[in-house]
Amino acid sequence: MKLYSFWRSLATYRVRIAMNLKGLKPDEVIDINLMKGQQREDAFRKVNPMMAIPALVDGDGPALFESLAIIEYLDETHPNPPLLPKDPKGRARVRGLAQLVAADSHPLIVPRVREYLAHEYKLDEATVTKWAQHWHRAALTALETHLADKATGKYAHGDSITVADICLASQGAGAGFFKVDLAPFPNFKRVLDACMQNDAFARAHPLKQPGAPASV
Ligand SMILES: N[C@@H](CCC(=O)N[C@@H](CS)C(=O)NCC(=O)O)C(=O)O
Repeated sequence: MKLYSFWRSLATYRVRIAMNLKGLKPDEVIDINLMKGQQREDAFRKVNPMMAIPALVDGDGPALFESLAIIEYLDETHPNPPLLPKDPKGRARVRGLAQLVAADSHPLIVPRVREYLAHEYKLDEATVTKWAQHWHRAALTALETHLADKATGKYAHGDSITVADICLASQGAGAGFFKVDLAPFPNFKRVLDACMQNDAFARAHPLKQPGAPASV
């Protein structure tokens, strides 16, 4: 397996957690430096026309793209441990929590959006950071309410790790990058802390990747 990755990428963090949980290790990790704009170079555009990571090539391909699609592929090809509950309503809740992060919140704070705000609308760095913090807090507020539900256990859905926890972990890392205080979100923080006790999550953290700074 070949994983296109960058230390800071929250979407790639999600895939790394899933791979760790399933005991999978990429044979090759290809660094796409988002800070240097390598995602827009021709070579990578051929891999993922959206110019975003992660992308995963399993065997002779094709390249898989979108973190949630990649994680479900890994779950289908390596079913243990399962990352979705068995019952349809549980699966819908877990997918909903995951998409709240990966489809509603994260796309608003990725480099291409922040760069567009800065270049096209001439917003300064502090204002762009305020934008990112706003959308972080909007997602965290919704997650906090969801996590107060009795369906939540040690983890986001019951006592087993699911793809919802993987997405929560990426939201938590993003909150750290953008200096969003998690104190107003105690349910979120409790589940995040439970996840981070797990080595599969801890090892996959952006700041543990080659090339990452000691802190941001
Ligand atoms: N919805 C996608 C998001 C992919 C994405 O936007 N990745 C970011 C890094 S976390 C990226 O490569 N951004 C490049 C850019 O914004 O220019 C997923 O979950 O895989």
